[in-house]
Amino acid sequence: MWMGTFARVALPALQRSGSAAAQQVLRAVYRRLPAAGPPSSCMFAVHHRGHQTLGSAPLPVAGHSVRHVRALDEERLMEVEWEDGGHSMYPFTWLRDNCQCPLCTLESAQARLLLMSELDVHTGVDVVELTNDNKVSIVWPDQHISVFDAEWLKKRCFSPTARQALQEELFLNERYCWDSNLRIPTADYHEVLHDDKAAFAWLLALRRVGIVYLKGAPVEQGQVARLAERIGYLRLTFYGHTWQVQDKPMANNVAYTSGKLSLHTDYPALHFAPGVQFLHCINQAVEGGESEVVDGFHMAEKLQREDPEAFRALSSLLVDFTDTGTDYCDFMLQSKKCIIDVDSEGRVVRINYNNATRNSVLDLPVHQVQPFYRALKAYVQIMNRPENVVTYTMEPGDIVTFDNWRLLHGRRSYESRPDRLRHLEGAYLDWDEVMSRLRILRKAVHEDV
Ligand code: OGA
Ligand code: NM2
Ligand code: ZN
Ligand code: ZN
Repeated sequence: MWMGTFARVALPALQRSGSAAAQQVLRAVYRRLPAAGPPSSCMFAVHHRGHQTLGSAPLPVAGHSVRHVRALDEERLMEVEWEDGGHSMYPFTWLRDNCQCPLCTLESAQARLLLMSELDVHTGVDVVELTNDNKVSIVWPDQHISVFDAEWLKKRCFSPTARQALQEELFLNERYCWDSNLRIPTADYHEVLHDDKAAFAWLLALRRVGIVYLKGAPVEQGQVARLAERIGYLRLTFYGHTWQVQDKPMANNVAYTSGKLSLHTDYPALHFAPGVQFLHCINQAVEGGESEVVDGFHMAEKLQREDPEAFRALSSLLVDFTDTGTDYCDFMLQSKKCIIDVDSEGRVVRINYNNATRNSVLDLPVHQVQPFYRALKAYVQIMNRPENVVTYTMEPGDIVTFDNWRLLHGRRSYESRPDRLRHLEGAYLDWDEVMSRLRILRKAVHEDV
């Protein structure tokens, strides 16, 4: 049971993928699964409460056929009875709105042509019937005809279970949460560039686990940009298309010194912080410079359990962030963010925290200042516990790819030597583009089997 998310969810997809990289991603996580019995921590637990696992939300299986269809005119609903005995209800208005005929849908764009001004939201139906080829045909009062495919309807069933399954298929919100025991999923750089199955395994693990390590990249600049192009395009910020993490004179960011970077997310000074981050090690320091990561969602959940008041403060109080300087061009950023963003159902969806860019301007009533600091300290203390932090040392040719909305990352201070300059090249992407590529790769990989 507890094997939950990763075993039932990502593993089937990864197992289908035969590539060495995919297998490596698999093993990286599998190795941690004990032979039997429950895990000692929630490492394999489903992070998002109430969400359905992908295991019960597979890609649609073909073969749903309709046994019977009828109109419930009073309720303005069409009822479909399926061959397996299940029933689905579809509101007339929704059916009319989503007519798939060439007058109502631009097929080449898969987009709606029908205008809201043309839609009667109280429409009835004249005839509802099942066609010989198992489609549902509707004749509307103005004699317009819509024909719906059984599979298309089944997928869009309005029952809570079906909705949840489809949402999971579309957004892959199920997370696999972890602590210091995590073995970071690892893949080969060239394989993810050239093999769709490896790329799919990479992005799926990036979504589910939040971090994937790529090895074997050429030890020269330009690789994070190549990797971004494998997905779509990178996210330009004031630090440039890609940026060089080095000890620089007159550094415009604390990252560009040899100092310690405590656990942070990048760029909370932007209201829409980059969703994904790539860091490519071109040169490592002789002494120091090790990397640290924690699962910020998992840590937020721990905070909520251990110190609900602190969780409430961090998920409700707006904190000011700021970043001023010159790089790609000059900038003077101001933002207001909750350190823990939750959605309308209270699920943690994003962490926004960089102590270096947290503004001295703090827009809180004076009596809330001390409670805020106490809450922040509690969160930071949890994330810094040794049992929660994963530490690794990047070597030239390594690229770490991670969820910047979820993970906090840090770096130990290092000895800066002019003859051995530590050098990482970084780039940002957004989740929309990554998820888009993930869906396309999933389709390609599934159609390939
Ligand atoms: C950064 C950062 C990590 C490192 O530049 O924001 O987190 O190892 N760098 O230098
Ligand atoms: N760099 C690495 O929030 C931040 O300032 C993160 C961004 C300079 C592009 C650092
Ligand atoms: Zn139509
Ligand atoms: Zn950073």
